[in-house]
Formats: sequence, structure tokens, C-alpha cells
Amino acid sequence: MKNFFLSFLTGLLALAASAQEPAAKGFLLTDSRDYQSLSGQWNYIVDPMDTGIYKYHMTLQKPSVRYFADRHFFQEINSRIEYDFDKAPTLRIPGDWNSQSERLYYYEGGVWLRRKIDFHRIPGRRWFLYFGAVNYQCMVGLNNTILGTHKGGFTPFWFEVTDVLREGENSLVVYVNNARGVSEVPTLNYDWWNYGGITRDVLLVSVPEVFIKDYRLRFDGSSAEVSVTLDGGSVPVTVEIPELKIKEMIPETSSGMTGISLTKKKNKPELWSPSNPKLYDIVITAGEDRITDKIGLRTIRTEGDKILLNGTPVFLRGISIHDENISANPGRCRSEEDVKALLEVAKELGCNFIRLAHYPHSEQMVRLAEQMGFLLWEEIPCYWNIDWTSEETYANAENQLLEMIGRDANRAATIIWSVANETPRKPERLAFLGKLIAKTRAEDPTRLVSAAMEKKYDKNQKYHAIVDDELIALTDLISFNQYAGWYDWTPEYCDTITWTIPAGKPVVISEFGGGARYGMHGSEKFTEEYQALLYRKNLEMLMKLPGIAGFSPWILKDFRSPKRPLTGIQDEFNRKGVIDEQGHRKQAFYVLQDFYHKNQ
Ligand code: GCB
Repeated sequence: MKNFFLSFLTGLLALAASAQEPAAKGFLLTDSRDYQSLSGQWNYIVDPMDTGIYKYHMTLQKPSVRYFADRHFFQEINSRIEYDFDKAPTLRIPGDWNSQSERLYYYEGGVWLRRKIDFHRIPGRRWFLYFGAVNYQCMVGLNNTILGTHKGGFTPFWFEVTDVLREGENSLVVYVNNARGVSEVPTLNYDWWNYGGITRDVLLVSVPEVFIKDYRLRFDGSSAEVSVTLDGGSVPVTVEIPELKIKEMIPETSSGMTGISLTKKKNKPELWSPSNPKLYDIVITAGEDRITDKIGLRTIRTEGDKILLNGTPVFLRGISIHDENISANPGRCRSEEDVKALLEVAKELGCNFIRLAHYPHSEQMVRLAEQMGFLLWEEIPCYWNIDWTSEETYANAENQLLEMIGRDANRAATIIWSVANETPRKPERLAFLGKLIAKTRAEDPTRLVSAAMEKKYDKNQKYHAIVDDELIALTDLISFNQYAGWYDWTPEYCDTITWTIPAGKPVVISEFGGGARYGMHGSEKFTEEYQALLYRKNLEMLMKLPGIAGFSPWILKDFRSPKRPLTGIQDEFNRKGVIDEQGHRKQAFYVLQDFYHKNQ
């Protein structure tokens, strides 16, 4: 008992000490790291009453990260005879629970997951537990010690476990709760499935005492700057790009930078682009640590209403994608094959651009998209009407933003950070998003910043659409969603609608589209013909907009949404995909494909 309380106390103290520091930002993880995957079958206990958290006379409060920090709920779960992990069923991790168990299809609440880890210490090494994503909030304990908590369902985080791991068998317990909340990000109301659980990889990563915690590469067209952050001490650092015959030293440092000139004949790089997604190996060595990564070199900026990739105008032939696999019973993508299947459909469409909606997708997705030559829009789930005045909500949104940037800042594919989707215009929203945009630029001045905004209709002139969101003053793009022919009138009205859009910035239509059930024919809504006509008419209309620089129609694949119950047609799928959940191509797929192939 004494030991338990000691370890419990240590956990709390560790948590208190790190409480100000978010759990992760830019922990560098590449395949060159030494890690053990904790994928596989984990035992799970569904806990809708949060019995593992509350003592029976406890003053009740909704579980929250702050609440976790000062309650001793590991004591509770350990002391209950009802809570026996060895007798409990298993879930495949990574993987959401909704698609794995019929009983958990609609579940929103607490679940305990346990995995045993066999561990053997190697002197001079440190260990970190890395979570790719856990939706939505979680508390992690190892051998009854609370490691910490995390909130935000789509970004990575990690805890050091060097001193908590025991020789031999270890017990890793993760409490996950995917309950929605008014002040959360996203909030209560959104149009996708609230997949809960440990949805991305869990790894036990081993590094030397002094290790490369992060590196950032910045390329301006003629030179690159590589800054390296170490953890655990100071040592000299070497940065190499062997193919370009580059080898630079940074003298002993814990956080240093080197500049690399890339203009000489022998080291002039081939630039990364969708038509030539050239990647170079980069090798960073710091004492005993050595990592390799793949990098692309490219520039992105705007000039007037043009988007310039490597100095040349590029038109974004895009599509929006949700993180959901192609399957009769879809769930969150959980493997490279799952994301590859989606990206291959986007390739077949002729896309050079993907909007990863409405939250950060997996690192696998981003890396594979980069290899395959897609430009990416990445986004955080400030979706619709979140709690704009809450400081905690802002801190949460900013944390998700920084974790996303921290993970993908070295990806050439990513050209746009988006801070929000379809948020209602009001002063408190402008202040919130303005602050997030400033933060994004401070963290990464090399990419474009945007948000998916909305148009409005002129009260005095029918069919006159106006785009005049105050946010446009702060973003690099004028991006907005519009549903002419679906929520607004019928497709033919695209010939009538007139547009007023400010000049001077590239216009990217972040969404347009309409629903169709694959195999349903006719001329009504939800038929393939209606959707195909809607695509034809929208493409015609949108290409006439001054400043048009691209679009990402809504959406590649029909996706699960509890907001779409219509029996026999939607059956809990948003049917705006150009393919259905099983991969069947609808007529609109071929309309878009034809358009993209003619507009290469
Ligand atoms: C939107 C939202 C998207 C929805 C879509 C729809 O504007 O951004 O998340 O799924 O409309 O289908 O209504």
C-alpha cells in the first residue's frame, strides 16, 4: 500500500510540475527512431458512469483535464473487483471503438484500455511513450503512476517514462473519454462521426541520454536554415544532405542553427512539386543520436491573386477528405494502406491538392501525400460556433494548432494552415481567430494561413453572393464554402448567381458539392445525375470568378455522420462524396476527373 501511495504521489507531483507545459510539440519521430510499437489487442472496460474515477460520495464534476489532475482515480480502478482487465474483451489499437464493436457504435464516454509491455532496460537510454492521437481527452498511467493528461483528439503527445518503467512486465492504462462539450474544440455540434479511442499509433520510443528533440527546416529558394533542438544536454551537431553533398556542423549546443547555401552547381536542389515530388534524405547527428528524415525543398507564397509554388503560379485542383477509411464499415484510418486507398482515388481524379478536413489527419497521411505529390491544407477543428470567449477553449485550440505545426513543419506538401471552418461572424470570434492566426505566423512564417469562411447573400439583390468576412484582412487566401445548387436553389441557378469578392488575394473555394446515393438515378436531389449536374454548373460558375486559384470540393468519400439519418438514402452517411463508402465512383467523380484532366 505504501508503495502505491508513493508512486501515486510521484505521479501527481510529476503532473503538477509539468502542468503548465503541454505534453508535446514537435517531438521528432521518424522511422529511423528506435521504437517498439504497442499496436495490437488491448483489453478494454467501458465505463459510462466513470466509476473508475468517482468515489461514491465524491462531489461530482464533469471529468476534465483539470479534474483528472487532482483526483486519485487510478486508486479507484485498481481497487474494484468489477474492473478486471484480464477478463475484459479487447480492441485493436490503433483503432476507434465505434467501428469495432456494435455496442460502442454511438458511444460517447469513458473507456479504460490496458496493455502490458515487456521491457528490458538498456543503460544510457531514455524512453518515451508516444501517442499519435487519442480522441478526445485522456489520462495515461503506467504501473499506477499518472504520467499526465491530454486533450484534443487529433494531434500527437508523449510522456517520458524512463523512471517509471520496470524491468519485465509493465501495465499501461489509458482512460479515454470522447464526450463532446460546449467549450471543447470541436464543440458539441459538428458534421462527422465522433470516433473515440486510441485512434493512432502508440509507440515506446528509445533515445540516448542526449537526443534530437526537434529540427526545423526552412528553405527560401536559394538557401536553407536548419535549427536543431536537443534534449538532455549539449553536444556538437552535424546536418547532412548526402545527395546534395552538404555537411554542416553546429558547435556544441542544446539548440542551434546552421545555414546552408544551395546555389552552387553541385548542390542546387531539384525542387519538390506535385509533378516532381523529389525528396532528399537529411541526416542529423548529435552525439550518440542520429536521425534520418525525408525532406522536400520548395517555396510557397502569394502575389496578388496568384499562389506561387517555386515562383510559378499553381492552380489547386483539390478535393476535401475526412480521416475515414474506404470500407462498408468505415472507421478512422489506422494504417498506411487505409490512407493510401484514399490518396489513390485523389490521384485518379487528377488532384494536385487535398484539404485535410476538419482536423489534423495522421502523420502517415501527410507523409504519403508528400511522397505522392499532393499539396496539403491542414486544419484544426475550430468548427462552427465554438466557445469564443473562453480562455480555456482558446488555449486548447492553440495547443492543437501548435501540435499540428510541430508535427508537420518539415513537410513540403503542407502549404496552408487553416485555423477554422464556417465560423459565425462576430467580434469575439474575430478576436479569437485573429490571435490564432498571429500565433500561426509567429510559429511558421513560411506557409500560407487561411480559414474556410462563408459567403452571404445580398438582401437587396436576389442571387447576388457577397464575400466580405473581416477575417480576409488577416488571411493569405480568400477561402470560403458555398453550396450553390444544394442548400441554395438548384444547380441551374449557378448561371444566375453573381459574386462580389474582394480583389487582391487568391480565391480558393474550400467546399462546394451536393449529395447523391450511389446507384440512385433520376433528376431529383440525391440522384447521381443531380450531383453530376451540380458539379458541372458549379465548375462553370467558379472558373469565372476573378482571382480563382483553386478548389477542394466536398468531398472525396461519403462519410459517417449522425446528422444524416435519412433512411434508405443517407443511413447515417453524409452523401456528398464523389465515391461512396465502398469506393464506388458516382457520376460526379467522372465530371470532376474530366475537368481536372482538361485543366492540368
Ligand atoms: C459544410 C461543412 C462540412 C459539412 C458540409 C455539408 O459547410 O464545412 O463539414 O459536412 O457543409 O455537407 O453540409
